[in-house]
Amino acid sequence: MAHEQLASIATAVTTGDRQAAVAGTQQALAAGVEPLTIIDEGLVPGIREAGDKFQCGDYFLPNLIASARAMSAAMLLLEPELRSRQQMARRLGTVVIGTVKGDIHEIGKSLVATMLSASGFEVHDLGVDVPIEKFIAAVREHRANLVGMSALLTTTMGVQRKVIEALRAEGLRDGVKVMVGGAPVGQQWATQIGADGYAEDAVAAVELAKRLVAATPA
Ligand code: HCB
Repeated sequence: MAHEQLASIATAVTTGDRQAAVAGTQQALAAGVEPLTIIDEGLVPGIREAGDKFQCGDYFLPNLIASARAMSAAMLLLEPELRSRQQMARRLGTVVIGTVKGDIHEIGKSLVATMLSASGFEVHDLGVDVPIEKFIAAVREHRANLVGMSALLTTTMGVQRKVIEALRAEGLRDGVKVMVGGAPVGQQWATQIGADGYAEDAVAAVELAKRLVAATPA
């Protein structure tokens, strides 16, 4: 039953059917399916399928936008559920997170931000298309322990390196850990640009953030 529900949520996202994505998500929650399962086994496969169709020319940009809207509408229902399940009293650290300049992909970055905040981090989400200087100013202003950067395009992943270089030039790099993510990014890239780590999804990002912040000098 849950499997069928998740499959129909995936189809709703792929076909850009916002109402069906929201209704399916509501029904799955009511049936006791965990929010993360709905994301990992319903919404994410659905949006990936849309991306694959776009890549091979079956879908055009408006289709991709409709799919993203359907996923975002379902995510609005899930965010409070994620928070209420993982509320922690202790503050683990302060994170500044954003999608780098030139890149407007928001869904994955926002999911990571929600999960970090639900896990006890103070999160400052700078949004999308974030200029390098804005990352630097936010690290300073919030005395962040960790910077999270998202890049979904091969043309924007290089900005992650530039932010790290700017942190170094501003004398901030020793006091802050850097975590990167996004579809074209991997551990090899993280090592190459001098980031402290790469996370492939939001659950891995929370684990990595905890490890990195625990290793930050006091
Ligand atoms: Co977009 N797009 N897109 N897109 N898009 C991709 C990324 C392609 C791979 C699709 C494809 O061709 N197969 C492709 C990039 C190719 C490339 O560079 N190699 C692409 C393209 C080309 C484009 C445009 C250039 C299309 C055009 O205009 N011709 C354009 C770029 C606009 C711009 O940014 N300047 C564009 C636009 C769009 C939208 C607006 C239609 C829409 C975004 C809407 C929004 O976010 N509000 C969109 C979408 C939805 C996608 C796909 C289909 C899904 C992305 C997504 O939301 N995934 C994507 C295909 C794909 O990724 N397979 C496609 C779901 C989330 C949950 O996963 O990987 O983002 P995630 O995040 C994970 C993970 O990476 C990690 O945790 C997250 C949660 O689990 N993570 C972090 C992410 N950030 C992290 C940061 C950390 O510190 C730690 C972990």
